[in-house]
Amino acid sequence: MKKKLSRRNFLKKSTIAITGTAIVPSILSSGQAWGAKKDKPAMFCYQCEQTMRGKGCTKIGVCGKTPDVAALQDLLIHTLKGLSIAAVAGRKVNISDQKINRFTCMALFSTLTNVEFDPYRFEDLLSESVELRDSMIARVKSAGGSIDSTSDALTLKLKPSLEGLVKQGGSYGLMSEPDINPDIRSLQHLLLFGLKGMGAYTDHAAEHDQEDEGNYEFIHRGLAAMTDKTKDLKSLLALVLECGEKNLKAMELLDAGNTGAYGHPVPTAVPLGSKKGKAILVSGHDLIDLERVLEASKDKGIVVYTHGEMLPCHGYPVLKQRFPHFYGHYGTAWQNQKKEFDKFPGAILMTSNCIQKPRKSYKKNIFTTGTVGWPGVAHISKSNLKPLIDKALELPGYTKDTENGKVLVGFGHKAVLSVADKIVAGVKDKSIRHFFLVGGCDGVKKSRNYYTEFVEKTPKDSIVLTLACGKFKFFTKQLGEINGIPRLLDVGQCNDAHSAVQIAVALTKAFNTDVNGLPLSFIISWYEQKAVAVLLSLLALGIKDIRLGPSLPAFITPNVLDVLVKNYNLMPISTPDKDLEAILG
Ligand code: FSO
Ligand code: SF4
Repeated sequence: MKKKLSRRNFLKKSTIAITGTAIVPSILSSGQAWGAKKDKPAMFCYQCEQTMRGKGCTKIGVCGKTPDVAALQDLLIHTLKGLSIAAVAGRKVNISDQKINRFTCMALFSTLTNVEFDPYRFEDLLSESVELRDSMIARVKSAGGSIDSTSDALTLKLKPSLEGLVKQGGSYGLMSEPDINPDIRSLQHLLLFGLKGMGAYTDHAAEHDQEDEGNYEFIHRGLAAMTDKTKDLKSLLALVLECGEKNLKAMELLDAGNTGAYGHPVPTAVPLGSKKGKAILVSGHDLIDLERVLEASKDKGIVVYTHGEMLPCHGYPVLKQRFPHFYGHYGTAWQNQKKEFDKFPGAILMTSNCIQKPRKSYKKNIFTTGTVGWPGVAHISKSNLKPLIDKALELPGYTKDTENGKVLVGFGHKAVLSVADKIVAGVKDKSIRHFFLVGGCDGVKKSRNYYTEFVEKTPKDSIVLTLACGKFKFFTKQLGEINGIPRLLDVGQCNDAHSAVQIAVALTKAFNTDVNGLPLSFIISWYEQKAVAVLLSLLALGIKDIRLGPSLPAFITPNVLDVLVKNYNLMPISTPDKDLEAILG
């Protein structure tokens, strides 16, 4: 597709871009766009846990994704498969292109649940995807290589308008091959969603220049494999498990990036109240963006608060030492942001998922950066946060100090293993009976209260490790201590599943057993595709008896589930009482 000056490209020239509806009241100006038209391609998405009726979103996403954006995302995934086929061929003639590697991950990330809702953004990503594909094809040919695929992902030409792209995307939906074996499709989708999650972590790690050619090679091989009709159940299952294994490396790289830049997390009490002064709230997962905000806001009378998955950032000692105005935490998990942002008296930055449709009351106060976007919300460059700072200075901020208690964070693997001797002694003298990893995502469904109740009911001689936004179901609970060790240990964000694995590995050495021989149970809550990648990582490590909830993924067929049950004894959560009884006997 010929490069043109799309509206988003044009806006990128300034530091602030009002995306979607704010400037152009176009045919894409509402959730109705094409949605009401007869010739509109059918939407189908079932990639996250809150999918409509546990089956699939078909008219509009429960998350707010419009049919247009769904079609554009489907088309983007299809072009990424073409780009991946070309990248696989490139590696055979010793060409691996960093721009293509990074682009693939960033583009995958943009299709995750609650990340990018702006159709114009996908227009740009589509153009770039096809340009990169064609340039790689040309390089492979001039290096004497060949590409042995007949997939139309390799030759597809993009329609010249956004409306045309949406219609084109209708041919590449998740269910666009009706005759495919449902179990093959299920494994393809499990692989795709795992790759999306891995792509997101890889994108975050790449910001720290933490990259691994083997991981990029796998992402391209995995995406290309979805166009290969010769792939059977066995080879797809192998790719699914390889995705889990490679995702561990992706999380390890991100951990190395974060701890290399900001030090290993240390136990830190985080205030949940407020401090008098202008205020900025940072949400999402990107620590570098948080550092940028802290740098840009220092010495301006602005106090910086974290929201959602940013809470564990208070444990990173370098951030705390360098920025005295990095104060506390505000709010809970992503699904409560509308009412929480509504009451925040300052400017808000979303650095990644999970954004929700903003209320009018704070739409002018919220900004997006990087991969995340919402039509009508100002999208700012990572390198120029002035609009955010100006907005914070313009808004009232907090007029007084308030106390609201504190929560403890900072129990990454270094911190937990620094008390490994106490933990081992506690297990040996039976003052610690069991460890529970209660981690994963939060969400809207009432059935997620299982996790609150589960943690409340864990016996006093057990320790609860937690990570990701699911912790907001119980993060303020006072569970007490065992031998001076808090019973509730916040390991970090979802990607810090890597840290939890390090803790488990160290315990296996101390007790001379494998991970399934430890007094450790995994009680996982999933929501979006990063959680899928983390789950695959746990399976790739051979971890058995994982309890998964609040519901099982809609994209797993009974036969695929059967394989996971037989090999890993993966099981759904039941009730806290029954599950605790089954675990503890
Ligand atoms: Fe939560 Fe959202 Fe971190 Fe996810 S904020 S749900 S698994 O994006 O990534 O835990
Ligand atoms: Fe539905 Fe989830 Fe897809 Fe959004 S991401 S359209 S809620 S399945």
